Amino acid sequence: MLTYYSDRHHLHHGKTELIDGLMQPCFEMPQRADNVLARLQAVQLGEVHPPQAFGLVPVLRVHDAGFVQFLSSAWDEWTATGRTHDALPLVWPVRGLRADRIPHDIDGKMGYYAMDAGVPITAGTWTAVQDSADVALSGAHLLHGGARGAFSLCRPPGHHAAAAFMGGYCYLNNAAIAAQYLCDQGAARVAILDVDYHHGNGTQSIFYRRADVLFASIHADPRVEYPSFLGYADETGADQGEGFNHNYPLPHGTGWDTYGAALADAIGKIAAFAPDALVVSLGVDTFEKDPISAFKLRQQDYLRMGEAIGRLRLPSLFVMEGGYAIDDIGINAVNVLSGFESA
Ligand code: SP5
Ligand code: ZN
Repeated sequence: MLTYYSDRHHLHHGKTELIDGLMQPCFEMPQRADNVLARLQAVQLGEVHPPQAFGLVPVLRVHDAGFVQFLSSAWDEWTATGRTHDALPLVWPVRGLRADRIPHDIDGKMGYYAMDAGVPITAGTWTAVQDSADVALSGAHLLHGGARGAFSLCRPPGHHAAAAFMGGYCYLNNAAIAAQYLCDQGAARVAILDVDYHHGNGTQSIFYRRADVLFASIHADPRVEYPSFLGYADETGADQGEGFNHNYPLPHGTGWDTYGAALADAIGKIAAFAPDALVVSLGVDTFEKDPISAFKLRQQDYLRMGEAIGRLRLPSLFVMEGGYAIDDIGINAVNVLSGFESA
């Protein structure tokens, strides 16, 4: 399987995020992608290519133009105030505050365009974010050309980013941009399977009213886990999209028995949808040793996951999302790809 990867992900390296009531070193760090790349090369999964540059047109098919403009200028606006450390949001337009007025100052804009305080903006963030989208688009383009599978080793990840906000280490929604690109290249239907530990709130919201893109997500129950405000089973789609959104919220402590059953059900829904292509939001933060998560999948379970996806016999694009157990992220992510290829 061919992998797309840009070493410019190193340009995005936030110092701290707000977690557990403390400003702690960012769990989403460059070493994550480096370790996945090293594992790909160790098992000789296939060639690794740099992405092609697609520009902003396919990004703007998914994201709000004002939001993209904000991302592109946020660092310059932040440093123009005299600050040289990472930008983080501070205040949000929650219930009762006005979300119909966009503040003019960068502190106000950060809150307006962010969902949480897990999205530091640094000097190199915008470059890394654009390359991450290009990595996803390059994989989608390969699928359009007839490949059975491709791996987009995206960093930063994307699935918490919605049309007009960033959040949860995500800035642009790489998987959504790839899925929309496949639609724009002529796919009648595209399915997205999100196996990251956290609900893919951004991806769900982008396609919630559409019947041509099915979204299925297996994740920790939002009653007890981030992102806390989306991902319930009764979110089934709206308008034309009713019936094309499937959430599988699972309890803390979930192991392969429970997980595998949910995966089989999601895969059945995808098969019945008969898409032209599948995009997999591949997070491996479901791992038993993940430092911020509470599922119990083991290394070998990721082989089973890949095999189950492979048995769908669909052209499949794997887009890297979360996974914070640095020592195992390479083994776990690549096990999914190896399982897929062996199916
Ligand atoms: C792409 C992705 O996986 N983003 C995840 C963002 C999660 N951010 C907040 C996590 C809060 C976890 N709280 C766990 C407390 C146990 N120490
Ligand atoms: Zn996650």
